[in-house]
Amino acid sequence: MQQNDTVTQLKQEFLDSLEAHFAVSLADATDLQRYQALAAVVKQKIATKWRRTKEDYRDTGAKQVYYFSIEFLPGRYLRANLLNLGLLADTEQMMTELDVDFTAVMEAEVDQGLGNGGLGRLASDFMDAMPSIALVGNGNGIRYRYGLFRQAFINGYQVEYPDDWLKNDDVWEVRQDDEAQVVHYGGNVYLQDTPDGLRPVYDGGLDVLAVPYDTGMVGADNDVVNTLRLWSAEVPEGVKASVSERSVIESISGELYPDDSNEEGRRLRLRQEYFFSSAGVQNIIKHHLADGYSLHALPFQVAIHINDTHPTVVIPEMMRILLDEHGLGWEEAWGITTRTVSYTNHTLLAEALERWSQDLFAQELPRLFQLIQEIDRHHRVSVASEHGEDFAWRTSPLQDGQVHMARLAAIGSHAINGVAPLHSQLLQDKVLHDFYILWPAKFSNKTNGITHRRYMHAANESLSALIDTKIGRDWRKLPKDITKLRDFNMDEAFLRELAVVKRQNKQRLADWVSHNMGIDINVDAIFDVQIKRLHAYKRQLLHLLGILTDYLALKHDANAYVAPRVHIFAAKAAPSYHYAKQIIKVINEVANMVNNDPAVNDKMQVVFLPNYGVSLAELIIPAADVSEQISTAGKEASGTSNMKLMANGALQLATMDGANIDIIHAAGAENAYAFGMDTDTVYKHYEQHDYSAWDIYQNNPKLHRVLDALIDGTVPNVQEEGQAVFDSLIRDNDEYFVLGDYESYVDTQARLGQDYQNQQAWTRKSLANIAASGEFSADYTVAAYADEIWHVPHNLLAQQESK
Ligand code: NBX
Repeated sequence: MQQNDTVTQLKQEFLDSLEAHFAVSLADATDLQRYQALAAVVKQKIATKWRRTKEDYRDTGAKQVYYFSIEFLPGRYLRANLLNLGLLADTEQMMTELDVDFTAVMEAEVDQGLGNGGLGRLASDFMDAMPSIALVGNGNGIRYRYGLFRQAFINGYQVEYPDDWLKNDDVWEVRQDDEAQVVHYGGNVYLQDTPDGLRPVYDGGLDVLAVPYDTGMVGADNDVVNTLRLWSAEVPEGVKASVSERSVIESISGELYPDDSNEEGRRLRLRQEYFFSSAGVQNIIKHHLADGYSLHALPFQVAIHINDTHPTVVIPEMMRILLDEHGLGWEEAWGITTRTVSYTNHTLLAEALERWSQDLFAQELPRLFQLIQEIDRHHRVSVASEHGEDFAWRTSPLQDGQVHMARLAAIGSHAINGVAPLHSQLLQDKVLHDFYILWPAKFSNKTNGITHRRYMHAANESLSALIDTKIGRDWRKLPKDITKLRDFNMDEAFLRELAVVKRQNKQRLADWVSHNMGIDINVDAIFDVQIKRLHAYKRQLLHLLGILTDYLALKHDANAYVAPRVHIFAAKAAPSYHYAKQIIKVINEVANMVNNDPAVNDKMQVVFLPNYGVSLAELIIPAADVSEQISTAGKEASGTSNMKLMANGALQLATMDGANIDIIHAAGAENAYAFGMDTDTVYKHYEQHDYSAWDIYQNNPKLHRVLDALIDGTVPNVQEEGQAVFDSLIRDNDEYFVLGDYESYVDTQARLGQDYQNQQAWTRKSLANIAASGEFSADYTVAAYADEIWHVPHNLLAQQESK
């Protein structure tokens, strides 16, 4: 075999790097040292492209997109960077030649977990898609010292440990001291008459230095490397701070709030929101002016996108800079601001819509509060004449002593979008209906997408390679090309190969479970997967009731028909979300009971994998047969694990919610298992108050028995938690209609179990899902934002046409 030059060179660079950084030979190096040495080599390869990209953006005066997000959830970078650089296969070969366990090396990288769930991971998928379609886009966020907590189970209970992700330093980031910005909090503000008009005078308060750390976002198979800029809070140079002052300042980027769908309304959180918003906007305007542009050119040079409402303070912050620092008039400043900013909403849950107490807001950000009062006044005046006082009041940012962030975002931006068709429709019809009346043209849908590079090419190399053998490699650049796979759905040899790949991936996961949890799971069984944050509306409970149903059926009759399943859960619960933690305990105890009962073991097992995160997802998703997407219809904005799982050949067991609808439509209804109430039915129940969990409990003996199992000792060790679950379903009338969808769920599960017995037919359905997954690539999503909201170029279409 001809010696591959790239491999030879990589090997030399890797060994040199090991010696240069650690003064060790390969044989003596630890996995961590090997990882860091290899990452340093990769970083060097990124650096040249990164510098050139930055110079190119500056020289061409390209319009820049800034994606402001309080969370980014990149996971590990090494494998994804190697893939995008086109060096993954060569690196694998090098490691084989060196007899190094490459997986162990990659696993030495700590996941960067600076996000909770879907919202943060979406931001990171976009960071991968943007450079890959040659879009000039950067991320702007917070460099939390501690990311999302590390989860462990003790006695079935979730316990949280700090995520000290920086303990070995972060190889990828570059600190940029000369780009630091001062962010000001608190104190008093007076308006003073000056020859230039009213100007604020600040008295007291706190100055915080925002220091950026930049990481290169590597485009796939091109020379583009964009920037993710995360800000860290420090004491400004020359300021004498006491120990306690220092800790107040550093706490601003100290840790990520571990709450995903519930507004905390805490002071520190507001400080965090202002911190990266202000630092980001100041920095953008500074560069804009330094490059010689006028402030009026800002909307033509810059698009600022706010990922949910957490960065909404960019709107009053831009007004502050334009008015106070540059002396613009209100109308011109407002025009510039609104034409620059656009907003994505990610939630329909009322309790997740951000609101701040006006008192707290005014204490922390007094000048911004004044400006919001002014925005509020302008808004009322402009809408009251046509729509009446009541309407003006309902849509005002300031109401009932609170600052309503979604209203401020809707008023202060030129575009508002939801993340799946149903979600966008519900925003228009319900949650933001008044704003839709005011400005219908602002509204649009941008269905979420995923990066197939990380979730297929890297996480499921054998599937990707198998696909290549059938349709070539175009689909890797143009994901919709994967529909060509449909031509092979009668190719029995191919279906068998697909099944073999799935089985290997299941075995890989089974090995992990065996090694880490000491449970040997049956790889011939259906891997039935539910992986996402633990939340009542996502209804892990419905899945659990299904498990108990099978369990009781088997205990009653050992020959009862139950298709063998391994139920796989992974989920973190917000530490303050008591009920979610109780559900975790119950699932863990049911798992214990089932896994230790030889009478049912050949038919069912339940595993709850601890510490769900990006890397664990990459291991679970390729192994899944069934993807449980079972939220109450009308509650899940989109979902994105649904897309990752379909792309890896899992069949959806799903309610008609969020993007499930679109996935089922794309794959074909016959290739998915839809069940349950639709949104209209759900809304009708809420409006008519005609849902009775008690009646369902009384009238369904099977369900009755299952629910009783939670409180009569059948499930051991859950006295308190079983009762809590029971009470929430029965006494509190089951807010998320778990019982209402129960019958439909278990029937559908039974049908699915039957279907699985025909392996070939099943694999054909799996193929249909893989072949339909292309449209859910984030490349298309980001291209749609670029075309319709940001108005910046990209080369996705060019790639499509030139093929
Ligand atoms: O955003 C999620 C939605 O629940 C998903 O349906 C959707 O697919 C995803 C991406 O659009 N929302 C989400 O993850 N929210 C948060 O993580 C969150 C974090 C902090 C916070 C509120 C929500 N204060």
